[in-house]
Amino acid sequence: MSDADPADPAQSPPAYDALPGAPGECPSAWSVFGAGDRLGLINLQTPARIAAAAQLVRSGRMFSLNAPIDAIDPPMYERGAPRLELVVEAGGVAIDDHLDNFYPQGSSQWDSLAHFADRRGRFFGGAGVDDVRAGRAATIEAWAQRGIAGRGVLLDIDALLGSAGTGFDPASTRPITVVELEAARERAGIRWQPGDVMLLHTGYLEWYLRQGADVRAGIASAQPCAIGLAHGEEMVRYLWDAHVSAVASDNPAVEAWPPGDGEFDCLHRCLIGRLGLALGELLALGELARACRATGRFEVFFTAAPLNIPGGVGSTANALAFL
Ligand code: UVW
Repeated sequence: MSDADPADPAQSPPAYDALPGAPGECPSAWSVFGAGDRLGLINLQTPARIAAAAQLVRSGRMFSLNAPIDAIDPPMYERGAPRLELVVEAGGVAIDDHLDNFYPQGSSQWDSLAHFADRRGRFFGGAGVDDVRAGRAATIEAWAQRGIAGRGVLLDIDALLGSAGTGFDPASTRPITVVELEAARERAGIRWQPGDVMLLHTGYLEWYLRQGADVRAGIASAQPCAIGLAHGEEMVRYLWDAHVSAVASDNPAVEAWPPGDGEFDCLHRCLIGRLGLALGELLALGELARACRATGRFEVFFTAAPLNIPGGVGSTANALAFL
């Protein structure tokens, strides 16, 4: 990437401190990639970077990072459970699906840039709810039409915290600090490159899937408490200056949940609403993490194909990693 064009923000993204914004407010990336941009930091996934990421494939082992669409049972965040009906046609010659009550964000999923507004109630690019409803916002089809691909870097937070010997509870609002991200990055043996997809393995999803019905029901009945990225401007700055294009985690909200209300205390507001960062949640990263540990390689070729739902605000993850 030595021939990066300094005038092209996708090649040479600005530093966090160069972004516009009033003091004390999360800076805005609404204009970084031009007026009307609907991709946000997915713009950093340039053809050259995707081609380089594809070269990381060694064994050809492929990992589906997608939990079943009904894995979160009962659903979190007041979502509903999908109901599948098989529609038998032509006297039994063919069968179609009829999926009812389907919440594409109910299991492994992407939040589009129209999912969460900033603290002033504006969605990425300045859109209001009416703009989202009218198809004038950064809804999921923008990423669906383009695709998501690049170098995935697995940060094995589960192993890092486990090796500390102090233990941690994935179902507590346990903040993962910038220092811990850096420690996991060093263990992965990588430096951030623009366009990278950070794969955050906390162990939450596998913990959740081991729980009985009573624990799951308790999680669904309230705001889930979960390990995730620490709140605060230090984290926001770190993610921007790493120039990652996406953060995809195995926990419910990427950030520690529940969030607070201050300007930097809800990362969804800053990262989605202001900075245009793609967030993937509840991805099934356990098997990939074990393979990374076994091989000592934490870089993968990562792809995802969000559903092409015109005007939709999220999608099933449809994510793959190749080692
Ligand atoms: C919420 O919107 C609360 O969660 P998520 O981004 O995980 O879908």
